[in-house]
Amino acid sequence: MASLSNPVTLFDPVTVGDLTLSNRIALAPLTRNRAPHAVPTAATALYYTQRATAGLLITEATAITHQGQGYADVPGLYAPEQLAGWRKVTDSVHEAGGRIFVQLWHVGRISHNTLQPGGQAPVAPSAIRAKAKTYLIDADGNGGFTETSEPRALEAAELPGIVEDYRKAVRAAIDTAGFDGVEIHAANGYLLDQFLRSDSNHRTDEYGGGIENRIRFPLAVAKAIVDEIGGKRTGIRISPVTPANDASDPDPQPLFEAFVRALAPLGLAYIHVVEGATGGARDYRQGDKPFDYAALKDAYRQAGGEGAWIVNNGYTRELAQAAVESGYADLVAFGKPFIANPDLVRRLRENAPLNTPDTATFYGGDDHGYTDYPTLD
Ligand code: 8OZ
Repeated sequence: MASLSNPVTLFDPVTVGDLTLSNRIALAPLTRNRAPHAVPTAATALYYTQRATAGLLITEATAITHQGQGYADVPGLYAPEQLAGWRKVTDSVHEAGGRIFVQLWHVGRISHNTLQPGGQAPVAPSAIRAKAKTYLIDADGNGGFTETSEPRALEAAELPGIVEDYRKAVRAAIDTAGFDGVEIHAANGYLLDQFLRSDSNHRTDEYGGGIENRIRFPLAVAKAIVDEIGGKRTGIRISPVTPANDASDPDPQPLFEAFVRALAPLGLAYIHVVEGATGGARDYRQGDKPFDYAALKDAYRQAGGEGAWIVNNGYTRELAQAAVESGYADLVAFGKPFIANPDLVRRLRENAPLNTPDTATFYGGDDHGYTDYPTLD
């Protein structure tokens, strides 16, 4: 037990759902665009296994359906060869003593016709094009960023089908791909976040308008997943103020407090919060007030939510240790530092220097910048 003389550290075990994790450091979900034809490879397995000393690995965002795809060479969770590829990843991670959740992705409007089934328009709560780019790879294998396509608005009658897509994906994620759990991607301006925020959701039916309506579809997805595999194997990621992918809402505080209050009864394993602009400024704000993350957590706890509280974005060793020691956070997820330091847990424990991530090899490419960062030994 923690006491004043023995404060909780990043290196102490923590319970998440039914799992006892060996430390409080998580690998944040990181898109790497190295899954040709949406299938994870042997390199994917090596990459995650190299990082298996994290208490929890959260995979890169993984499309639940072809319609949920928005980028070249990102993995999926809907075709047999994708599930088989992931099975090799999870077997290898488990053999190394790690625990791994898959991040469930539907990009909504952050896509391009050429990536969609039949070359159709991407789908969204409303037919509003995002001022955002996606990543495509041309026939010669050259990658580049391109404007997202104009989406079409989903009919209300189509939404149960998307809920079923999530259900099917999580069943397969657990039974076939061998994941320990799933993380619902409700962050960074993708489909579920598009429903949450007023600037991307102009619907006039029960899925748009006031906060209760805008949280309805993301909540329906979460409920279906919990019904399918249980709350203890389900986490969710939110990013209340991020401007990523043109995500925008003038009043995020009551919106996200209402959302976590509504999630509280589901018994989720964790809530994962991106604080600030994803990959950028921690003090980024939308609306006229700074976002109060402690109030967000209080809202969840007051509503009976008992899941672990995972924080992310720009955490240094000192910030992370302080967040855990104060009791504010149960785990801290690291992104860029984990790209460049497969043995990040050891380096943080020993306060060893960190390798610098090479931004040129973040998205796409070969094993360079993926599986070839050096460890301390
Ligand atoms: C960077 C590049 C492409 C996708 C996210 C899944 O922001 C992503 C992503 C990040 O959540």
